[in-house]
This record gives sequence, C-alpha cells and structure tokens, in this order.
Amino acid sequence: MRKYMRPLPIAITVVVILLIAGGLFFALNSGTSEADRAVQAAEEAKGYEVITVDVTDNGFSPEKISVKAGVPTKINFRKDTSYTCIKDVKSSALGMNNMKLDKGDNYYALEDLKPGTYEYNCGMYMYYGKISVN
Ligand SMILES: [Cu+2]
Repeated sequence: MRKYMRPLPIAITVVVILLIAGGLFFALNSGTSEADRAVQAAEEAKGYEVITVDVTDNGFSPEKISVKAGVPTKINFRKDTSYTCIKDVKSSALGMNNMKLDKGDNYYALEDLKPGTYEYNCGMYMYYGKISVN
C-alpha cells in the first residue's frame, strides 16, 4: 500500500514547478514594462502622437489605424512575442524600407502625410496593415 502513495508528492512537485516556470515565462514575455511606458511618454512629450500596433503571430493588430494629417505621429510596432514570422515591415507607399522589428518597441515616424490610405506589409508579404490619414 505504501509504495502507491509516492507518486502523489512527485506529481504535486511537478505541478508546482510547472506553475512557477509558467508564471516566470508569462512575466518575462507579456505586457508593457515600466521602461516601455517611459519611452512612449518621452515620445509624447516631444509632441508625437503615438499609436501602438501589436505584431502578433497572426498579423498586425489592429490591422487598420487612423492618423490625423499634419500631426507628427509615431507608430510603435510592438512585438511581445517571438512566435511570429514577422521579422520586418515595409511600405512602398510610405517609403519605408524593410524595417527590422526587434522584440519590444519599434518606433516609426510618419512625416507629414497627405490624407489617404497607406498600406504596409511584412517583409514576406504575408500580413498587411493600413494607415488611414485624415
Ligand atoms: Cu511571414
């Protein structure tokens, strides 16, 4: 009878270790850190409107953003995950050459755009996003 009681403590230990590892993984990989918020606040202090576009494993989110014409704007392509094939972003309409997207924040300044809709896409032409300037 006694030998059948051993697996339970082992199972509990395994579950506890998995929970701790999972919690650490989550803490390191998600959310906007204090430092990220400070960078955004600094950009806003310089007079930029900051719009965040999340770079996810299934594209850009939101897929379409709106920007006011004549207002200096920076898009923050924020990449919180490594599980995406999106490594860079480009747009011939914006004159944006392959901009490498590192994990974390990636700011791109939009200079004095004329009203209209501008498309961008990942370097592999798999995912698309739109910027509507009004
Ligand atoms: Cu891809």
